[in-house]
Amino acid sequence: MYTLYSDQRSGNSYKVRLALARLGIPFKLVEVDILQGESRTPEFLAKNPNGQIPLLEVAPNRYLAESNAILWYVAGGSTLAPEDRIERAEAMQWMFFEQHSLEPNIGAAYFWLSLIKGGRDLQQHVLDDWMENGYRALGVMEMHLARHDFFVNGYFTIADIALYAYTHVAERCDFDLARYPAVRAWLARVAVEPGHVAMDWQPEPLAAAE
Ligand SMILES: N[C@@H](CCC(=O)N[C@@H](CS)C(=O)NCC(=O)O)C(=O)O
Repeated sequence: MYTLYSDQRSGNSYKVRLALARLGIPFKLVEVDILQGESRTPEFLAKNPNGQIPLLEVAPNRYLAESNAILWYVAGGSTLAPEDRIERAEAMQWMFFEQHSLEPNIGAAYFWLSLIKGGRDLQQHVLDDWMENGYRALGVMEMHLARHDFFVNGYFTIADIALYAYTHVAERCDFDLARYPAVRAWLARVAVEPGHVAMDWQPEPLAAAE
């Protein structure tokens, strides 16, 4: 059984919880409090030298980091991870976009504005950049979603999971989605996908014997 090292408040970790829940894959959850430095201890760095969650133990002492790589791994062989050559490349296109254009802006704003006390003052100097670049990313998504129900060829994939994680909390960190009706409609579509779970969902704790 997989062990997922995750912080419940982390959008990157939520991607993996959502994919595993949707796929009906049981897993053990280990909560890592990143605000207490728990991802930077020598024990954790031995598992992931990059000191970040999410981290998935896929086999004894074999660890996989980077949320989107984990999505490809856990969803492999399912319809969530396209195998068709162009669809696979399109999914990657949007997942790279997520890491390069969305997560560093909306993810950063979410972390500092909604999780860190006093974060707004501490990050005042970069806030305008996050907002400008975050809105730019939302604009790109809006253009695509105005013509497509999902990111890859009209059906739900891990590209949607990757982009959903921080887009669905954008309004908790100053972003106004009123000008993005197609993004809002897509958020609503994703939220009613079978097996969808909310960010605060956790798997049932394992019985002591396991
Ligand atoms: N590109 C990585 C980013 C992971 C990441 O930024 N993790 C954050 C939480 S969302 C973290 O572990 N922060 C704690 C730290 O860096 O010490 C991914 O997609 O998994």
